[in-house]
Amino acid sequence: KVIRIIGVPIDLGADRRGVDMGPSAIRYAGLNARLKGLGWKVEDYGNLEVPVPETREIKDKRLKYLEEIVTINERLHLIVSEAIKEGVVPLILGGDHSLGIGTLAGLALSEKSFGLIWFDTHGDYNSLDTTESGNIHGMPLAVANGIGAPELTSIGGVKKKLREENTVIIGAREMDPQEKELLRKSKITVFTMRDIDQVGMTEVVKQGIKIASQGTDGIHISFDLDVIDPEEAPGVGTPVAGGITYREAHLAMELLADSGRISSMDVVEVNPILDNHNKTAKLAVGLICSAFGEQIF
Ligand code: DIR
Ligand code: MN
Ligand code: MN
Ligand code: MN
Repeated sequence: KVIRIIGVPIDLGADRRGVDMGPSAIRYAGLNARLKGLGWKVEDYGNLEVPVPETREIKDKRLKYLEEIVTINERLHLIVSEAIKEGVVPLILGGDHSLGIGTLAGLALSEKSFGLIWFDTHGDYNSLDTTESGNIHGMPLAVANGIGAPELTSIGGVKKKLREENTVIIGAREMDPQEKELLRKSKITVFTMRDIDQVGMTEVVKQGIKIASQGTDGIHISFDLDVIDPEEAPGVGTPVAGGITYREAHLAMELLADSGRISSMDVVEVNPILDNHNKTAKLAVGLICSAFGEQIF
């Protein structure tokens, strides 16, 4: 029962500066001690070294900071695959969601197969042709599915890192028009906010677990804090109204914990600059703990 915490203080994949402080804010909110209290052995790997944007220049506006993001994800994917091979649970703290490229490449490199549940307001399914921002944090799910700049899709060797039929997005409410079309062509299951409103979080997560479990050895959770309503989680890079509630988010993590299938987790896009007294990082810690076994009673 070992969790290995890996901080990735990257904000090169997003326009909004501040998510580089996410790992620090989450640790400051008491993550390590609380996980230990749940009986986990916690190995904190510290943070990967990430260049400061001011020391770099944007070479291609459609793929901002490509080189730097490739370098970081090359390193991250080795660390993640090593953890899985050792039977340790990697917990990656962001940083913007471009780190999902490295995590998923690392999972693909380990000889196990994973289902994926992606909690996000966004599809993160932009390609070179569909991106309107050129921000790589809007691309990781597509990259993991083999779509995008070859420099990114080639990280970790195999091009396709995920199984579409075992991949689920939960909480979607904002996608770029062409991104939506691209995503519709895949076999990825998308549960939007409407689905959650209509059938409830319990049903959505139960279906999600079923889809992500079929024929896989475990489930990876990629949790973008912007999936939560900005009332509860104001400290995120790109807040969008109409998100899931504090309780729905906890319920989702508790149901996932009950499934016994969580094998790794990313927690991304916490932005302390826009936050209210570290509220969003504290919420992130609560959600991580729920995912790893904390119960109310
Ligand atoms: C937008 C925003 N779809 C983009 N994506 C965000 O830049 O590609 N993802 N914020 O978290
Ligand atoms: Mn995201
Ligand atoms: Mn998002
Ligand atoms: Mn984002």
